[in-house]
Amino acid sequence: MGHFCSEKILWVLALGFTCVLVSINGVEASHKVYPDYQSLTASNVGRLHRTAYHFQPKRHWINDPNGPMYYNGVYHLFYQYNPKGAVWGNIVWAHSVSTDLINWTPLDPAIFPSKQFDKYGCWSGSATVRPGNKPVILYTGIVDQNNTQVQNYAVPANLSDPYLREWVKPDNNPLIVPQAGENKTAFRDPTTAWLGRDGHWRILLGGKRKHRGVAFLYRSRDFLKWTKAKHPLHTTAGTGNWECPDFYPVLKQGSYGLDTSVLGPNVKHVLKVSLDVTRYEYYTLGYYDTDKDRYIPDDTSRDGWNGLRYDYGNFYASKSFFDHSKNRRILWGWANESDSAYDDVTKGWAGIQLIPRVITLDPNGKQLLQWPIPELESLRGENVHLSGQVLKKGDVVEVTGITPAQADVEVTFSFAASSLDLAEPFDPTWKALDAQDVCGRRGSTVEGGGLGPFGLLTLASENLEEYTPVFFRVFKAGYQHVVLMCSDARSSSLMDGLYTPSFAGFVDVDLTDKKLSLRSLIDHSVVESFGARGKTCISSRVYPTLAVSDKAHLYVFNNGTEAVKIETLDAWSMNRPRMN
Ligand code: DQQ
Repeated sequence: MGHFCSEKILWVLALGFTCVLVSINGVEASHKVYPDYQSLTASNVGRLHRTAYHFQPKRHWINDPNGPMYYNGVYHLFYQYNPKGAVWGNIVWAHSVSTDLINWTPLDPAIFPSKQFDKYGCWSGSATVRPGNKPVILYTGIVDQNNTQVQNYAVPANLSDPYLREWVKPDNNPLIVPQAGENKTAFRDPTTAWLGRDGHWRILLGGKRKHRGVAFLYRSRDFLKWTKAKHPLHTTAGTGNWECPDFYPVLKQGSYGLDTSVLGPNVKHVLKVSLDVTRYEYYTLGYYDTDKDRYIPDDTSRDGWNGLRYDYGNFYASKSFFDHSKNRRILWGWANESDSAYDDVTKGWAGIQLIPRVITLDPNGKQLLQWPIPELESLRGENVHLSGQVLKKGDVVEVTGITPAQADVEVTFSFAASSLDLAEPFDPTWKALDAQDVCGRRGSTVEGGGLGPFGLLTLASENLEEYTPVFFRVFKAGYQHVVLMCSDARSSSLMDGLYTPSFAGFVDVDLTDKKLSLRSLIDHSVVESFGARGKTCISSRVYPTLAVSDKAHLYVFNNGTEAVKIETLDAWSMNRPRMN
């Protein structure tokens, strides 16, 4: 994971998964800092790997989605942005608006350093729409060169402006400052506030105590005077600094989303944290004990490094919001680049927001399901449909008639019951590995698999010098089956110096109907995939050199000894929305 780590930070790996973070100069910064590039304005914008339907500004660096908010018929996306260069730095809250989450109109930055309490940066935070339809933003201000963090608020200057273009930062900021003994540089990213039964607002801040990740809880009656609760909402040993916490209810049964303040017997809660040490996120499902103001993860949710992830690939600093116009909860995540900072400066841009996802609780109650917002389907153009085709071992079938570099593909595979019996045994020594390591050993071309590997070869060159396979392998473990889903970037490019992991996750899916489905959103340098209707999601950033634009191909393949059938496959060319 070296690619994601700050040069200022030394990583000491001990006892397998335990990472110890040591700061060399007393400043912990989670983003890699390149002082020479920070204010180097991009004169050219490299088009080759730019995405067409994923959110990107015209140029320069972006990171965390901030705020997101639906207000009076308009979606607001704020995000961390460097207006001056293609690497992290000079951070402001950029602002774009949309009525459909697909076409976006950029506005001037909503929040930028202008006061003593945010002079060195306006970092992440969230929006809350208070009763009376009053939006407020809470964000982290950086007050000095040591990265000391405080929490500020901003409100719209003019509520009758449909786009809420201008935001003011009242003089009674900052609202929350670190106290003596608190870690001033791990004290940030306020959540959307929720209202307790006692009429008090609550928010979380991410941070740490020693190496324990902490979700600090603050309460307020008036949204102005905030008091730290005696106990954090939740902490987890050995997980390091928590960034961008997100805490919200989900309905136990049913598919609509809930406002952040909803409590009661019909809901479970989700706590998501972004792990500064590894630069990935995990979430737990659990019980929010409102009497004690504590969160207790369910026994079925692992609370730590091996916890459930929204996405087993390149997906970080995510944030959800409640869209009351459609009664759904929507999740946004940021995908960093996987090339070098030098490449980013050369192409003049870095970072994309992934496609917003609707999140619901899996009927099994043990995990979330995620699915691209239905509005995305409005971009679908030409369609190719296949069905009933049987893929024997070694078959590679091209999907033609669409634009493979800019596509949406949905496929359902089926297989015989006897094939499940012939699935490759799950090697017991792999139990100590995570899915990514298993995929590293059992990639898309490794034989020995009875059922699988089968799936898609995305962003593939004609002679397969380059391809990003997204596929399943089914293993037998006693009487049960283990399903592995991989999005393997190792073969994605002939270019050197890229970060090309064999991203993977296990899929907790019932195979009694002998089917596995996959959807991949392919967009030039990103492949965003959803296994088994959103049980396991993986996003990869890739930079092919041959499989670009109209030279890219899409194939369906099977390298398992057992045949699989394409029950149905639909692929669409994707149109380009309005973004700039
Ligand atoms: N990015 C922000 C921080 C946050 C981090 C700074 C996560 O507020 O903790 O740009 O990517």
